[in-house]
Amino acid sequence: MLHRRRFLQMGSLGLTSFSFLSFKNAASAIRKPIVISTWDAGINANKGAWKVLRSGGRALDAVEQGVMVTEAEQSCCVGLGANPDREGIVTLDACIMDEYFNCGGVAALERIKHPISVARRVMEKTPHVLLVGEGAQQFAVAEGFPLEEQKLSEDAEKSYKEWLKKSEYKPIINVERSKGQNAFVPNKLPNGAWNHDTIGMVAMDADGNLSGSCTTSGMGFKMRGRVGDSPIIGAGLYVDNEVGAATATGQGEDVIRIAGSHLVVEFMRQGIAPEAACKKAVERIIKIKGEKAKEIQVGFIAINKQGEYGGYCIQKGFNFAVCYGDDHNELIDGKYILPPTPKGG
Ligand code: SD4
Repeated sequence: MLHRRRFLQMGSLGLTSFSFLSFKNAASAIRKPIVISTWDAGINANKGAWKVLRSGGRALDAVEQGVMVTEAEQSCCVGLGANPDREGIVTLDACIMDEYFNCGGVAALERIKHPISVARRVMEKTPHVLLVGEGAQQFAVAEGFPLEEQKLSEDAEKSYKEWLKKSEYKPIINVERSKGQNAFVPNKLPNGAWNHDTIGMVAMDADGNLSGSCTTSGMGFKMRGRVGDSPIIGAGLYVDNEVGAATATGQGEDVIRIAGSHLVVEFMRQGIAPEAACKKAVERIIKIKGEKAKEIQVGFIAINKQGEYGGYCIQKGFNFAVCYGDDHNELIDGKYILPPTPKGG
């Protein structure tokens, strides 16, 4: 388990004390409730989830409400404020999974602010797992979700115009390069947030039940119709209530290739701790990609039924947020396998 504390938000949740009887007194006791999520946007998302968890709510509600915070942040690269595809249209993917293997997802969804909630409706109100494109939008509208205006956010508009200058199709996600190497995508947004497209979240509630969610705008300037790992159960997210839960971020194609989140959960089933399970999944991708692994980023995070957590990624630059108390919402740098690329490389 990682314990490098870079960013502790003591008391930042502004809530009264909540007792963690489950884990406070015995090393072997279960740490719950707990919620973890990808990237620095996870700090705010965890706060949303924690409101549900601390009052004894269900993990499923927590992971939905948690990532809704990020979907609504126009300054973030998740949700309708995010980078568009190469035709200039924002298309969103999301999925959700509960403790009973119920799951739902949407892909290539346009003009809907909260794809995660549509994914939940797919799970709860249809006999299907995944709806895409126009059909997903029709379903959302029929369920009462408002159709938002088709308009790029200021940041996305700027990035898209920059990208159009070369229209170079470079399907690379989240390798945070120094200025100049990846000039059309700013390393950091004006508000200081990293330029990510996704949030994945997994949680265990006070009853010890697990759930997970994942929502994304996908790869910026992707081909029209491209869908990554994030809405695909087993790839971007997986939950097995007997074992644990995992979610992924980064180059979706390579997560799909190894059914990444499912693989992490299967490693945990063998008794492997979350961090080591994430590491093994990352190693699998590196083995497959060979030299090309250094061109991509993939990160996994996971929790198990003991409330242990961990994350791992291919290369430096991935972080995740962990929250298990009113005064404990911490951003942790993910351990990585590949050494940093030499400057200018
Ligand atoms: C995708 N996995 O669409 C997503 C992208 C991502 O931070 O995670 N970006 O492939």
